[in-house]
Amino acid sequence: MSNASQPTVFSAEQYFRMQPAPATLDQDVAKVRAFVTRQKKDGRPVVLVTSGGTTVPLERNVVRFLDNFSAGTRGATSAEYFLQAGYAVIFMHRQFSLQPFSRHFSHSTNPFLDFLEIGPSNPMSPIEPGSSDDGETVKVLPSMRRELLSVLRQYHAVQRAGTMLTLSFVTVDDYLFMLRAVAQEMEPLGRTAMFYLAAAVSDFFLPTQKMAEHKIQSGKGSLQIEMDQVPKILKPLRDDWASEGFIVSFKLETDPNLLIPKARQALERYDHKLVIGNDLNRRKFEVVFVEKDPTSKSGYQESWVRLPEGKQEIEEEMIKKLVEMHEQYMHGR
Ligand code: PAZ
Repeated sequence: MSNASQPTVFSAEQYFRMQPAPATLDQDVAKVRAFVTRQKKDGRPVVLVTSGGTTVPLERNVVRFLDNFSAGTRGATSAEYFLQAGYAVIFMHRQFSLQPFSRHFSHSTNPFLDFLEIGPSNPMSPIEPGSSDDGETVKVLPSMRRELLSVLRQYHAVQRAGTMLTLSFVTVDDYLFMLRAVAQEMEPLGRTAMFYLAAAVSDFFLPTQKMAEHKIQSGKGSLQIEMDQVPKILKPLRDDWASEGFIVSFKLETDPNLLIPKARQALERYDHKLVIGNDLNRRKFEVVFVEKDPTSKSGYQESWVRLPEGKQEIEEEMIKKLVEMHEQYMHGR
């Protein structure tokens, strides 16, 4: 692929006119509409949690793609704490990234096969579910039962209450079309809607018309790709799609000195509620909440949230603080 053309900065409208919408968007929108209507009737606040990284395909018949770092830990963990706090959650995640509840038994850190064992089935119960013909059944190791039971109880309670809707995306196009559609469906929720945008979204994309149709061949030696900038989506989210929603974005940096300046810059540009800054290597131990504050000399207020001793997940502290902030916002303070 050559770099013959200049990179272009597209507006959000141009982007949505130019790029293909995901094939299942209408079905997803119908699910979101029904979910939002139900939660509104029940008087529950609703949070959209985005989670995981987006891909940028390099070919139309995609073999290769650029990916964004993110396992989906922040999003999946936060979703659980929002549910505990009484929120309904639209969990919009990268396909195959971590999900609430099942994340506790992730295939890489805690593979579920490792805590199952084969044992004899109960002879008094000939039709015991899960038993095989030769009198064996699957059992959970005693050491794991407490943890599994606790997670399973929470998972079943959420399923019974119908307070979580899961949607998945893969590419940056999927993500942006879905974000716009979900936000528009959440508009009637007004101030009771929160947007918690923890997904790691590509800043660059390759417009469909510039994409090779078939697998890029290696014959020419090196590969040069020039990508265009993904339009800044926080602005239309804040101005047009969800004007009353409580919008929280994330800023990930690897240079800690950039964290606060970049978070402030985002607030200046998009004028949303809050930016949560996190450093790649410290993100599980500390994050910084950056807000506008006209009463302070700098015009901003920063507060660090740190993982307390003896606790496992910083998201517990983050969501506690966010729920308080959102409550104040819902009550017009
Ligand atoms: O998913 P994860 O727990 O591995 O990482 C979370 C995160 C660092 C992607 C998230 O906290 C974040 O900062 N998201 C926004 C990234 C960005 O600046 O685009």
